[in-house]
Amino acid sequence: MKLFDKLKASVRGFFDDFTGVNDEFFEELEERLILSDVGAALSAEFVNELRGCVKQKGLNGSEEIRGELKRIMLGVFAQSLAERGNIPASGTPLLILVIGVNGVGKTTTIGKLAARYTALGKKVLLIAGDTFRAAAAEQLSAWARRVGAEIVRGTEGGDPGAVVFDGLQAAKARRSDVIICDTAGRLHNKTNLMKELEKINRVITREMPNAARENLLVIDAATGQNGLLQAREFTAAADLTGIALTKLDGTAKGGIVFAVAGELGIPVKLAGIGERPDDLIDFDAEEFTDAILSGDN
Ligand SMILES: Nc1nc2c(ncn2[C@@H]2O[C@H](COP(=O)(O)OP(=O)(O)OP(=O)(O)O)[C@@H](O)[C@H]2O)c(=O)[nH]1
Ligand SMILES: [Mg+2]
Repeated sequence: MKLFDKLKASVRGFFDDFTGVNDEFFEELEERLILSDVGAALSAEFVNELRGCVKQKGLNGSEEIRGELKRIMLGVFAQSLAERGNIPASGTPLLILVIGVNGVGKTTTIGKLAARYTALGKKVLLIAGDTFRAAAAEQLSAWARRVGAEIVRGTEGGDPGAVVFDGLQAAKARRSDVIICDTAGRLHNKTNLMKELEKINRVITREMPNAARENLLVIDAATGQNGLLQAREFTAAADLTGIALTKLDGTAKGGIVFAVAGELGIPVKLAGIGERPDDLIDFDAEEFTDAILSGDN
């Protein structure tokens, strides 16, 4: 099974029914892209550019046109990837702050990342910065036990900033290589949540000014255009350096990746493809775009 086999992008199969280049072809393509969650504006942009290229280069075969579309779609990733690369394998120390709305897969992604770094022989410390939800610290503790990471947790309903502070002192004392900080996806209201995240971000910057930083936004691939709104909001709270796109093994359409990478220039770095510790892969834009456009479905 290929990695993105379960993507339910409706562009799939489209090129198999190719009968020729005409207005209907482009209109249908635009519609399919929108149905794949690419977003109306970006879908129109892609198709307009494709129209121009097809005309200019005199393309008329379905494979040529699909290749051209792939090139155009991949363009949204180019700048962000060149600028910021993949998630670092190490740092001095490496500090990963994980944020995102509730239920998107933050804690699970942290567990998978911890598994990845412990397998590399790194000393990993998890900080349970989600003090809002009752079972949150317990869920993170279970991951810590499972993958052989350490954990610092506070009391339920306590101040997340204080837990993060304690966690960072522990990380310094224990000389942790990788520190991964979990956060709540929901508080009493959104303003509180963003303020809390800003505070956590400030505590980290103050206490560990020399750490290699990764501020990772987790987005559920099935959220559709809402994922773009979330990314905009969280960008204001913390300078995002990357996105982890989760649940790509489900019934996700996944097109939101293009909108987020294209509009906000935030690189997609990781893809969640299941619930097990090794179900986290480095995001490969080319493979992903191929999966969106492939006809074998
Ligand atoms: N199939 C699949 N399920 C996932 C993936 N990532 C997370 N999940 C599941 O999604 C659900 C929510 O995951 P959590 O990690 O608890 O999400 P969260 O963002 O920490 O949620 P809150 O703490 O409530 O904000 C769990 O049942 C996970 O097992 C993935 O890549 N694929
Ligand atoms: Mg969680």
